[in-house]
Amino acid sequence: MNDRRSTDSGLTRELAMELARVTEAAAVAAARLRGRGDEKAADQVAVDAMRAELNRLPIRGTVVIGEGERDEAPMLYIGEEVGLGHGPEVDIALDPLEGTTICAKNMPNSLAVISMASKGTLLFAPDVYMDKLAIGPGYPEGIVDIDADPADNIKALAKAKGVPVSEITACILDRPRHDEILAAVRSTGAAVRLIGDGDVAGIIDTTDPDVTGVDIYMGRGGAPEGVLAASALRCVGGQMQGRLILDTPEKVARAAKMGVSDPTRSYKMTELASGDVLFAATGVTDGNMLKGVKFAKNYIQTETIVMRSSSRTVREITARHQDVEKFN
Ligand code: VTB
Ligand code: MG
Ligand code: MG
Repeated sequence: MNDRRSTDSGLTRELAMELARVTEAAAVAAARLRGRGDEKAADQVAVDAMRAELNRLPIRGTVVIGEGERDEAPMLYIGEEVGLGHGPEVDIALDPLEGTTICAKNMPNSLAVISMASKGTLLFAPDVYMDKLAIGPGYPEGIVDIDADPADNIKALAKAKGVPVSEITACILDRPRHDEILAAVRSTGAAVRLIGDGDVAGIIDTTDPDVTGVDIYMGRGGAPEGVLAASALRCVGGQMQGRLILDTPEKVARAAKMGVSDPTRSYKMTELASGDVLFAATGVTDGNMLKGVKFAKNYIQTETIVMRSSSRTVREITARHQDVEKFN
């Protein structure tokens, strides 16, 4: 098929659809273990399922953000080659179960997530924390800034949105490390949505405040999750900034090995994910944007969001899998 927006990257819309199957498989596997209190088991089955599906894709893929270093993660480790070994050469960031604790507790917003990008275009983020700031599309570039006072960011956003500050909601991970940000945001009169885990979902939520009720995401979470979220925003639009927290010589050295020469710099969305990118996420537990996997008597239903940066298409795919055997 002739694709007006196809680029040299080979990240076609067909591949975007294939990615949906990858996150669907991981989500179904994890969802079977929802609410069992066993984070590790749920994570493991998601990893296994995602890997099996990835290895059926016509790509020459390398995991650049995965489950960790090879010695600690036997599968989907950083550097693992995936795919059938023919097709476009791509880098992959993944989190087969983003929000293992949420899944184990059967609480909202755990996801199976993946992004696929042209080779060399995703930040090689070590598994450290990242300070993050994100807003959805439709605002002038630079109205919020990771180096600005959180209260000023909230006020600037309210002004740009044309609403009183009291109508802004910030999503923040519920951690003692965020006490200061929390106080600053609340001092403006804005509302806060505290989440127990899952900031990939928290950041994606900013892209559609009318549906999710979240206008801005702020705070410190995982760096790998930051690159995944940036991949999604690259497709939908919006703004994001991140800064790696390299607060020990060991972390600085680890990041340097991955190519980070300035340990204090911040990255814009287009630096976290700079090239063509495909993104897919399937709900494991019910969330603001995606429903979790539903096990019905004769079918399994999944909800997936698939995005493609080159066309900026966002598809929401509800799939009814009637051949439930395929997940076994
Ligand atoms: C962060 C966040 C993730 O876990 O990594 C968090 O980015 C871990 O934070 O979305 P703590 O070390 O404070 O527990 C998640 O919430 C879930 O993986
Ligand atoms: Mg994981
Ligand atoms: Mg995670």
